[in-house]
Amino acid sequence: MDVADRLDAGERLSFDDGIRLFEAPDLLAVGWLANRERERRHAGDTFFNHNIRIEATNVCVASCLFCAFARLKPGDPGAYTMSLEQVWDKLRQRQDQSVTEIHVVNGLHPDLPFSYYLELLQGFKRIRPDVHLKCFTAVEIAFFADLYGMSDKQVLLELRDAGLDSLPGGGAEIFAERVRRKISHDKCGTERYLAIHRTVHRLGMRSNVTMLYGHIETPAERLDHMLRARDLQDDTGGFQAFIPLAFHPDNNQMRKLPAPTAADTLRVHAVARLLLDNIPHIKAFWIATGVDVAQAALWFGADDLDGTVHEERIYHMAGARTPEGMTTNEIGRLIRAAGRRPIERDTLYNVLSVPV
Ligand code: V47
Repeated sequence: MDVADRLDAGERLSFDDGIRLFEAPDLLAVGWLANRERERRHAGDTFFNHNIRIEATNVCVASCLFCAFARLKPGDPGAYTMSLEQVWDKLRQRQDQSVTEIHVVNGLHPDLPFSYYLELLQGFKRIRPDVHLKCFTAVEIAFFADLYGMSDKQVLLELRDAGLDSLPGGGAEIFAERVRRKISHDKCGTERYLAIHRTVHRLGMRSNVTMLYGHIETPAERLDHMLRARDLQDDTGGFQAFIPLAFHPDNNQMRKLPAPTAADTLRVHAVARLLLDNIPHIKAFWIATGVDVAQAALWFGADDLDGTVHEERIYHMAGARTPEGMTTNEIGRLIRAAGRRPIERDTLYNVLSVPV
């Protein structure tokens, strides 16, 4: 039975089906199937939110080969760590805007006290009690637990008490051991990443899961990654979105590799939509894919574009030529220009507005 027949029969796709989808010469046929799934779930609706990205420090003890953002030690050229006041100012500067989410991703800083992170969250909620705090990857949670001598769950509980609402999906990279050992050998491993998301879900919070693709991973390793996310989701149902992240090769130790092609990006989004039958949203992170390809991805399985972002650093230090942020009007316009219907959502996918 071929993949299309299995989908017609309502069957769940297997690893082998995924390989067929990656190998199929007819990209448009793969996209057509993914688009059909997307439209079954969301019709033409395309979600985005009004968020800001804050990276409070780029000091990081890990040395991931793909990263252009991190600096090993405080005082190294280009290293920075914001004071809490500087971080809070990023939100205060947008007091007149309807920002609904703050997405924080930091380096793994060896010297900051845990109170820095707790106060960071408390301060955001003081300034804006209704803002959703999507902060710290599972890799950061694991790092805090080891550094401050706590369990992963204790860290999460204390952060939640301080205002944490959900976890972003960063730090997943590629789950397969062969790749992880090469590209990010000195940070939290796959089992712990997944265990932390499991705990997050058990505590009643939501999270996302990402996949960094287009470097040294094989199609089989991409599928292994997707299926591990699918297995966890079968148990918990706590992932909201799967986010393929296109590798950017500038200013990092993998700079000899080419960036993934647009065709590959479209296929990855399509295969994710078809394999991940239990994850509601496939996000095309426009900062990573580029705006044009993100628009096309909306016909290849993706139904979400992340958000306005503002001041993104991780991709721009790795060579992204996308804008560093957009207004909600601009995102609405580009979704409409792609032939889809923009829907402004909050982090938990409650509909806030349908721009006219
Ligand atoms: O984990 C770092 C990736 C991630 C590069 O949860 C790179 O809603 C490509 O996870 N080329 C952080 N990718 C960003 C992230 C994210 C983004 C948007 C939405 C959400 C969400 C999460 O960025 C890292 C890593 O996988 N990354 N450097 C690079 N050179």
